[in-house]
Amino acid sequence: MNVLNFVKDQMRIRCHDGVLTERLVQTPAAFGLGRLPNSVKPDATVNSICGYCATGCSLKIHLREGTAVNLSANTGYPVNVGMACPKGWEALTPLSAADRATTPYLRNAAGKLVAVSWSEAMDAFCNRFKAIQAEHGAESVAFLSTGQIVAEEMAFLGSLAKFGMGVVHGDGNTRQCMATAATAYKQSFGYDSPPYTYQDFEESDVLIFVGANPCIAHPIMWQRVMRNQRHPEIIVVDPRKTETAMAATDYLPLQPKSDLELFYGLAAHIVELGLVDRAFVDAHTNDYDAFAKFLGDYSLLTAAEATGLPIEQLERIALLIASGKRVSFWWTMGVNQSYEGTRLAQSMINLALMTGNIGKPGTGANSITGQCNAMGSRLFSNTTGLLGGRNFESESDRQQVAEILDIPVERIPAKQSLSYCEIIDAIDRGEIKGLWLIATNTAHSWINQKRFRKVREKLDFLVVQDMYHSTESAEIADLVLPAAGWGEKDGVFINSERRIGITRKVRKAPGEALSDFNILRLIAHHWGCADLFKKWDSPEAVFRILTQLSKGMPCDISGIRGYADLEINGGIQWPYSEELVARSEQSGERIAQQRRLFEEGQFYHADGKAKFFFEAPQAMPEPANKDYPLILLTGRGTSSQWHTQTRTGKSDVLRKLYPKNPYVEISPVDAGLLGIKPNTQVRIRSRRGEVEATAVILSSVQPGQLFMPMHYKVTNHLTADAFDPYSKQPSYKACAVTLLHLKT
Ligand SMILES: Nc1nc2c(c(=O)[nH]1)N[C@H]1C(S)=C(S)[C@@H](COP(=O)(O)OP(=O)(O)OC[C@H]3O[C@@H](n4cnc5c(=O)[nH]c(N)nc54)[C@H](O)[C@@H]3O)O[C@H]1N2
Ligand SMILES: Nc1nc2c(c(=O)[nH]1)N[C@H]1C(S)=C(S)[C@@H](COP(=O)(O)OP(=O)(O)OC[C@H]3O[C@@H](n4cnc5c(=O)[nH]c(N)nc54)[C@H](O)[C@@H]3O)O[C@H]1N2
Ligand code: SF4
Ligand SMILES: [Mo]
Repeated sequence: MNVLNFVKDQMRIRCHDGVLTERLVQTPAAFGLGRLPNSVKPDATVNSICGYCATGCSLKIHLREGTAVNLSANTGYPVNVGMACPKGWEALTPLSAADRATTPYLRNAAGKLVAVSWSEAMDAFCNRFKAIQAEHGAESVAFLSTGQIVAEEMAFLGSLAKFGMGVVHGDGNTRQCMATAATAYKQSFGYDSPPYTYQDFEESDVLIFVGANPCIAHPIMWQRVMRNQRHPEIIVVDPRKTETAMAATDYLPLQPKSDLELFYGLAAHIVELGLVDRAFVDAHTNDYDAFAKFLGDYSLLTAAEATGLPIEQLERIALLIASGKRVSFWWTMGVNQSYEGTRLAQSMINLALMTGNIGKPGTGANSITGQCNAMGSRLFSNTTGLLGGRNFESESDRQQVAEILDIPVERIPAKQSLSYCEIIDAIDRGEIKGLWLIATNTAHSWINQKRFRKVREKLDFLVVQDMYHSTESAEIADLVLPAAGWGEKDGVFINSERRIGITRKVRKAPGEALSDFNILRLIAHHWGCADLFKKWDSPEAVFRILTQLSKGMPCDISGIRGYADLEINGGIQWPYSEELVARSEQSGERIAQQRRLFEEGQFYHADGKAKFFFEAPQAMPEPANKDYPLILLTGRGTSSQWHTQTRTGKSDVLRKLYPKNPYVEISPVDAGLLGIKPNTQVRIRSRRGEVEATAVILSSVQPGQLFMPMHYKVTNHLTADAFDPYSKQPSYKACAVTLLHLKT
């Protein structure tokens, strides 16, 4: 079958002459792209989960003549109860941007990206990758995926690449984001299992936010905190006095990367005071005694010295944690993006365990996820873990997956994938020659861009599959595959509290752009492995396969029978097994809409117990020195900017809400010493590069530190590629820099 006929066939479109003509290409409706799900009426309102952050707000999308014209926040959804942030309100706008990729582009002999047909694109994709594999081995082609496409597409991508194309190495941008939390949970609890439900924001007495700025990064979660009627203590641990810190009842402006010393000092003090919940520890954990012994080297004094915080403040916090009230820990990138992030996350897990603050309302050691489907990628992307939270190296896990998918077990690699940074290293060594990026903008977001740009030169073929042809990654690609975006396809996202929600097609993708799902089907067909994926013929069919893959795993969602269940229930948190549903149907008792894990004190290790992990704090990889006297922190700038700005940069409304040009925040003390005036241009230099930005003088930044948002491409020209040894997550948050001459 020729490719275009295949597209027609897959899209079930009718065409008189059997060949997809130019005329039809110019009529996207003929591509099937204009079709909305059968259930959607032309003038209707459709509920759909937002495609930006992991809060997972439900938006009501209003359609006229079958296309989305406006949206409002869903008042009936348990996550956002009628609220949305600026990105959500403006979610439809980036779909109409002028730089949408509406056709594939292939780099020609003259080095220019030129528009080509899908047929030519598929030839190039398959011929080039197959040739690379033939010459350098199957492992010489890799992919980097995302936390921002629907779970059905993630699973399809990981399965097509690994089971269909013989690819062994594939990782996701979630490595930059959630790998630390996932590793910490796996080690401590026996499975990657954030335990909380958002109701915990409202039911906690003491909320401790560590390296998290929810006012900016998760504004609707923060609204849930604001609904808390228990007059909670809100403690913020961040070197920078963020918007969240300003709203706290107590703020701990610690020195960057001194968090581990802080939490060990607090834990040591709680032990010393005899305030450990021994009953909980003895019944539900292992290795506490070794941890208590380790804590012998720590105290409030060591914590005060390392963090620069007053001992009285630390004493108060230690007492609050041990007080027996409902205490919850919430962390995000200030923890995960660290060279010792895994142990740091576990230092909070340890505190929750030793004070029995887990499995009860308003408690928990809670990692907040970042992207709309970060949790989906952790379970179903088939990248560094086998589908459903399994292990590639386990023969029985491979056997199970082969049986469920009805594929030969030999198709499943028996080897663990390299992680993102190891894939980059393997390209550098000349072992990986072909790379496929899907819904991630590596050429902006990856750490140390100077190195990445050099490494890219060693690739023989780079494919970028994106909504826009103008991203930093698309610009340096050999082949660009035009993808439909959020709102242009169906599927599910899993939010931060493990809630599976449905996102809907409410617009047609422009031109010849196809959903990632259909791009994958096209590739499977052209590669010659479509037979393996016969049953994967619609997002909902794949969703049902995912429910089968989850069966018997901690993330069991075998009780969800289809998309309709998700719609009716206001999303569904995992676990949701067939057994749970059967019990509820028998008893007539509804399954609660807010469910947390570990209520019975049973964890996922074989003996049902959680485990204490600890390790002595390490020195910062790149401390300040005479030549580079300042520590550069990076992170989110405003609630209106999303990552590399490919989407939020397209909205006039959002653009009014943040500075156009890169800026650096500097303390009034350093600005005074260096003679820097507000809003003047400065140069910032690290060992990797030198960039220009506007100086913004703010007392929220401590002397000796700078802050730059990640949304401007200059930022990662400065960052240093250090990684956590367990999670391999990049330590984006701190590197040494100097400020250079001012332009007049
Ligand atoms: N508006 C908006 N919202 C977003 C995103 C976005 O791009 N824009 N991205 C989403 C994604 S994918 C993610 S992962 C989340 C990220 O959400 P957050 O992690 O909340 O955001 P960041 O600003 O990256 O980092 C949080 C804080 O860590 C602090 N920090 C730096 N170093 C340290 C340290 O050593 N110790 C401590 N305790 N803190 C430190 C920084 O000063 C910063 O304030 O946001 C999600 N939401
Ligand atoms: N210095 C510094 N760097 C950081 C961070 C930091 O705090 N500091 N944070 C890190 C973190 S936590 C994260 S999560 C990463 C994010 O880094 P990236 O994932 O690289 O950032 P995005 O801009 O979200 O890139 C997503 C890309 O997918 C495209 N896209 C959107 N929807 C679709 C779709 O449905 N299909 C396809 N095919 N494409 C689509 C978008 O146009 C965009 O180009 O950045 C990391 N980088
Ligand atoms: S908080 Fe997150 S999920 Fe909610 S509207 Fe904003 S970006 Fe979307
Ligand atoms: Mo992230």
